[in-house]
Amino acid sequence: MSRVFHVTVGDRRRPPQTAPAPAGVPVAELGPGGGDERGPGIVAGFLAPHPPHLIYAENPPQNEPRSRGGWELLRWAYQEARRRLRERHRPDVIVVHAPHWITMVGHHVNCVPNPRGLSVEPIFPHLLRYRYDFRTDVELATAIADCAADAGLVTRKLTNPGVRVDYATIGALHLLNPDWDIPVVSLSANNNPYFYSDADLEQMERLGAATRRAVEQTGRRAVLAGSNSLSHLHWDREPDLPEDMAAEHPYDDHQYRWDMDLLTLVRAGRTRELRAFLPRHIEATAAEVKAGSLSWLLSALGWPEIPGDVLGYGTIIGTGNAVIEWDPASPARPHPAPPGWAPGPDDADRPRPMTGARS
Ligand code: 2X7
Ligand code: FE2
Repeated sequence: MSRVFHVTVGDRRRPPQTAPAPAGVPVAELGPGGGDERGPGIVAGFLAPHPPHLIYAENPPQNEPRSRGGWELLRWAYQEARRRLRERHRPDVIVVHAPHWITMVGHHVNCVPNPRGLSVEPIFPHLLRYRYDFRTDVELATAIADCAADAGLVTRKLTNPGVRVDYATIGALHLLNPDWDIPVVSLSANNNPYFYSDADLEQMERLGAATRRAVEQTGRRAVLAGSNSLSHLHWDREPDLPEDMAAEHPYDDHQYRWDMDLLTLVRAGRTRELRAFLPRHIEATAAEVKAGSLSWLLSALGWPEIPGDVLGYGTIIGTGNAVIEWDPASPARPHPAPPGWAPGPDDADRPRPMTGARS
């Protein structure tokens, strides 16, 4: 039986918090309860990967399959993300961009007020059969669609309540807020421009800028979630026990090192370089960021030259996954790269194996 929470969309009054001051937030920005008192706008962005294994490992009541756990380091990273979301960011709305809501024509925005149903992972139905029931912030959803159309993007408002919500949307949202007591806006990944590996992410950047305009117009306090894994080659065989962690490791050293280079740029706050690096990382690792969620997220934040806080990294059936927070008002401490370091492993040109790759 699923636990369902309903709240009024746009109600920004939050119960007073009594938690201690979050690490890294200047005291001047903290309210009496320890949350940050910035006004409306995009208050933070998270890279929030969605592999179904993570929900499966959590055993929430909404998901039918049961597990013995697994992938703890990533789940603990999400635990910290949840704490910051609740104690520091206190958003009115979470806006999520997800690669498994694939629309071939245009960028779609879910404008259904109360999506309800069963989300099933088509390749891992034994891991994810999840009953969802949440609230959409329809005013913001509509504004994002309108701003995107004004920016010249082909855009549609989804109003058909029967359309099943994909598992990448559900995965990121559950892991960031398993209580589902914060309204949501969900955006599709328009895959049409991204068939080739030298992905042109320009449309996703325009969608990010449009999202920011809509958040500002509607006066929301928003957290953004880009629901992407990093390197994306993976096994085509599963262990008998899916959560057997003895079987879990990077697909190969090549992918792992490309992911570490991406995270090095993130931790150093070299965001402009990261933007130029993404197509190379996609080409080298079939990275899921090809679907644009990370570019959308960072573009909405204005590609800030601030460090992202890498809360955790781990592999799931060989794919690379990182939970990362960007908080423009209270950036993470920078971790500069070693002198002379340049992104892109020295074996960048090594052909990569394609068996087991997933689109
Ligand atoms: O969607 C996914 C993914 N991105 C990575 C790993 C395993 C399953 O599903
Ligand atoms: Fe995925």
